[in-house]
Formats: sequence, structure tokens, C-alpha cells
Amino acid sequence: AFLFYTDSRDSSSRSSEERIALPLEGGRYRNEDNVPDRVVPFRPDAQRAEESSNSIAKKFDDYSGVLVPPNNVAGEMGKAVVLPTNLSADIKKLVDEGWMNNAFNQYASDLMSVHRSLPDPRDEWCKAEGRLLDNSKLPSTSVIICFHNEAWSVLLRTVHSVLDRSPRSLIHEVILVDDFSDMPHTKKQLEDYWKDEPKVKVVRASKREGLIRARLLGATRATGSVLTYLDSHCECATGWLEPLLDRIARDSTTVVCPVIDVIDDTTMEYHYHDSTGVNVGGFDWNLQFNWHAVPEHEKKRHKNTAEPVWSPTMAGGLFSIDKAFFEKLGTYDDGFDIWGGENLELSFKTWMCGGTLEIIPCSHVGHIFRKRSPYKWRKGVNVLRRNSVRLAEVWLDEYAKYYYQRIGNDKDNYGDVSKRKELRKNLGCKSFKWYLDNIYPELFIPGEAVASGEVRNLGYGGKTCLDSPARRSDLHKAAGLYPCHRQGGNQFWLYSKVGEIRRDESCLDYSGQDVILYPCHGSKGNQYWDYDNTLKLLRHGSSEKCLAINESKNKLIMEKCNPDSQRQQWSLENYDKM
Ligand code: LR7
Ligand code: MN
Repeated sequence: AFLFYTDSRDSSSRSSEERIALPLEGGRYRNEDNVPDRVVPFRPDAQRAEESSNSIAKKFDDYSGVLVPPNNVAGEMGKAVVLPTNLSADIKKLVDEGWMNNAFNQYASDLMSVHRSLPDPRDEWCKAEGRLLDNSKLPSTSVIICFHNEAWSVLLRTVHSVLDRSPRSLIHEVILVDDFSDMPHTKKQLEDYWKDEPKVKVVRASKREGLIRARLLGATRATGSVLTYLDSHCECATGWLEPLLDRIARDSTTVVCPVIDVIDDTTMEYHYHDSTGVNVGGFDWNLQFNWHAVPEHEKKRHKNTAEPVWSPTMAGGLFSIDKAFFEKLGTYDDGFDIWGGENLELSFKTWMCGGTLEIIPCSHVGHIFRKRSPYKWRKGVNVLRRNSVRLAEVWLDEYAKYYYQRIGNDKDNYGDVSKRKELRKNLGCKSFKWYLDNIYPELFIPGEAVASGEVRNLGYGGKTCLDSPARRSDLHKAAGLYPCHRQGGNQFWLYSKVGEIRRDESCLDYSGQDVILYPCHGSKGNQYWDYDNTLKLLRHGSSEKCLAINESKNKLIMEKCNPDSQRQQWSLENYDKM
């Protein structure tokens, strides 16, 4: 169900891309800034991108390469802005700077109106009479948008899309929380721009707080009875708000998320999911959020695909919650830094402490997904790991160990979580086991595996381990080998009862060519590995060959089984000790 961006399209940002961290699974990162990988969007079908391709580019070709923003004609109806290839050096420079500063094509955004039109992405089902409570019965909401150095046109478009596409009576206020930005346009210029709009308020953090504490700051200033959070690079589509508020009006313990449509980082094209393509949120034992298809047990609860669906987790950035319920749940752990982990915290406690988390297919909001963080992270601290350890300590009970295994059992300093534990106790929340059994039964539980840890080859002194490609987008590429490092992460594997060698939803797979990682299918065949703990061989199901390393120790190969060849011998950590 995943499609991944390729990096080739944004060659204009190559120079800044070189600085990005290559994340290793297991929460370790290859650069010192500890910048995590971006959340990967679920991509709606590629066809639609084709359809709405180049009309704008044609128009721009007439400008002989000189484009001066704001142009205000580009991108209408959510169409792509495709810059001509013959840009003058001056313009090219601006385009490059836009990429550098924002990690998306700011120049393309600047060419569009801050009120640009979008297609109506809603299913017909959503528009039927009587589907929703009357507006007069809905609560109004404080919309909270936190930003750190957001691009001017993108930030304004986010706010205008809220104001332009919501009934005014339902917008109690829009709170812009400036998380200590230093770009000049975020200062007086921003306040001046909104001075005649009483609903828009600007709140400033006095130091860099990070997204999570910035959101809490927004919440303390908000006076509406519902809080709606948005990232600062969104576009709300027609009818986005009413179906969210409708659910909360009916039950104030329901936390709701819109469908997150994709605004292309290069062209600003708005791609939307129709209701048959809605995904729900999950996570893996690395405590990383992921998307997956609506499971069968959930489909069965519905007559129509546009009905609200239960979701084990939320992506984090876009949701509405009753303010009193949010406070009752203890908002966010304010020991979380910058970014990450807070979405799972809120998801787990919503379910475990008496609420419901839903994705509302009738509500659509676009979000610019980017491939790297444009802003600074704290040096020397692995923020994401710290947040995740806090999360695991408080909410995961006996399951926390599966996360710790993935980080080589190195919890590092995660601060004091006693207050958060107390909160959980006072709320009388259910166990994590209850959550897994009832809300996320499809998650693979590592404890059900036969072995867990490294898969070490015994040839050449036994120093080589099975290692996965670092990036999730390298799935389907050959599985790798690397000197054993004993830190979990990319060398952490599970050998399942049914003979899979797996990590999360990926399985070691051989279909006659390279040994690769492929989504687990559960039907043995190419993913079946029979381990003989005496001979140490890993015999492959459908080919009957054995897994081996080549003589240069840099490639996995499949050979006719030969118990005497050390290159075919493997030891599986914790075999039968699980
Ligand atoms: O220090 C910071 N201070 C901030 O105010 C860092 C960031 N921010 C702001 C930033 O300007 C932006 O508006 O916080 C927001 C989120 O940061 P992004 O957009 O750089 O990150 P992201 O889009 O990858 O964020 C996703 O994951 C985060 C994990 O903590 C948060 O939960 C974000 O809200 C979340 N975004 C979404 O859920 C939108 C859909 C992405 C998906 C899937
Ligand atoms: Mn974002």
C-alpha cells in the first residue's frame, strides 16, 4: 500500500539534500544532527498526476523564462505548477533558494494565489441531505497552526484555506503560534497582514519550543471548545470542517482526523484520495508511524467507504479534539522535544483511556510532504529516540521491550516520566495489551517469534550480519550485509513461527534473483526459510537452496545446500529462547 517519492525530481535542492540525515532503522541516524526521516505519504494514484500535467507550463513558456511572483494564475483547481526548463539564471537562483530554505518548491507556491481554488474531493455520500448535524448544533473551533520559519505564501494559503472554506460561525479563532522563527516575514509583516481579520491571532514563543510545546502554548491561549491542529503548509478543501465537528458534537471523546491529501512538494499539485483509497494509521516496533489499508474487521463495520473509520493511530499534524477531553487526557507529554512521538502518545491514550480515534473520509486537507527537515535540530541529542523512550516507558507496559530491542537496549537519558505514569493511573486507562488485542490486532508481536536479534553468518570468522537497506524506500532492493554492530536497528530481525525472516511488515524474499525485502504475504513460498539449528543452514522453501554470503562478504547469494560450507552457516540470536 505504500508508494515512495523518488529523490530524482528535486535536483534543484541537491546541494541541501546532501546535508540530510540517512536514518538507520532503530532510531539511530547517520549524521550528528539526528534528523529523522520524513513521514512518507500514502500516494494517491499516479494517473491523476498525468491528467493535470502541463497546462501551466505551456502558459509559462510564453514568459520566456521570467516569472515574477505573485503571479496568481498558477495552480488553480489544485493543478501543477511546472516551471519551464529555460529559466534565466536569476530565476533559477530564486528557485534554488526556495528549495534550500523550505525543502519544497517555494517559488512555485509564490506563483499561486493564496486563495487558489481546489477540486472538491468529497464522495457523493458525504453531500447527502441530513448526513451531518445542522451547523447551529456544531461547536466552533480554535484552529491552531504552529510554524517555525514557514514560507510566506504557504503560511498565508493555509490560513486563507481555513477562512475561505469554513462556515465563519464555526471558526472561533485561528491561532498562529510562531515557534521562534527568524525569517523577516514572520515578524511585523505577519501581524500587519492580519490586522483587519479579528479571528486571526499571532502568538509568539519566546524561545524555540519545538512543535509539541508550541502546540501546548496554542492550546493554553485557545478559548474555543474544540481544538483543531494543522501544520503550517496545508490547504483545507471544501467541506473539510463540518464532518470533523459533527463527530465531536455527537461524542466529545471522539478524536478525528481528516484524510490527508498530498500537495506535491515540487509542483504544488493537489492530489486527493477518494474514499476507496482511505488509509488508517498504524506503527511499527521502531515506534514509527505508518499507513495501511483499512483492515477487513473494520470494513465489515461499514456500509459505505465514506463513513468514519476507526484508526489505531494518527499521523499527528491534522486533527480535531474536544478541548476538555484533550485536557483530561493530559494533553501532550511536555517532556517531548521538537517533533515526534506525540502522535502515538495521543493515539494510544485516546483509545486506552476511553476515547475513539477516527479518520473522516468526508474531510480532506492537503499537506506538503517533504523529504527532509528544513529547520535546525538540537545537536547531540537523539530527540526522536528520547521522545519514543518516554512514550514506551509510560504506555507500552510489557511491550516496551520490543522497542528497546530495536534500539540495542540503549535508552539513554530520557528524563523523568513519573508524572506521566501517575496521569495514566489516575485516568484508569486500559492496558497496552487491550489496545493491541482490540484496536490493532493486525500488528505482528515480536514475542511470537522463534528468534530475535541479529542473523550472523559464521563464515570468515563470523563477523558479518544480515543488514537491511537503510531507507524504507529501498524496499524491494537487495537485502544487505554489513559488519555486525550489536546495536539492533538495521540488523534486528525476527524469525517467525511460520519461517519468515522479518522486520515489521517486510520479509526476506527470494524469487530466483536477488534476495530482497518484500512486504510479508504470510503464504510461505518465496518467504519461507527453514532454519536447521544443528547444521546452521537456512534452507529456502520454494527453491530448496541455502542462504549464503559470497566470498567478498558483500552480497547474499543462494547456493545448493552444503552443510560443510561455512558461508552457508548462520546463527540466529535468541533462537528458541523467546
Ligand atoms: O521546532 C519546530 N517547531 C514547529 O512549530 C518544528 C516544526 N514546527 C512546525 C512546522 O512548521 C510544521 O507546521 O510543526 C509542524 C510539523 O513539522 P513538519 O511539517 O516539519 O513535519 P511533518 O510534516 O513531517 O510532521 C508530521 O509529524 C510530526 C511528528 O511529530 C507532527 O506530528 C506533525 O504534525 C506531522 N504532520 C502531519 O501529520 C501531517 C501529515 C504528515 C503525515 C503522515
Ligand atoms: Mn508538515
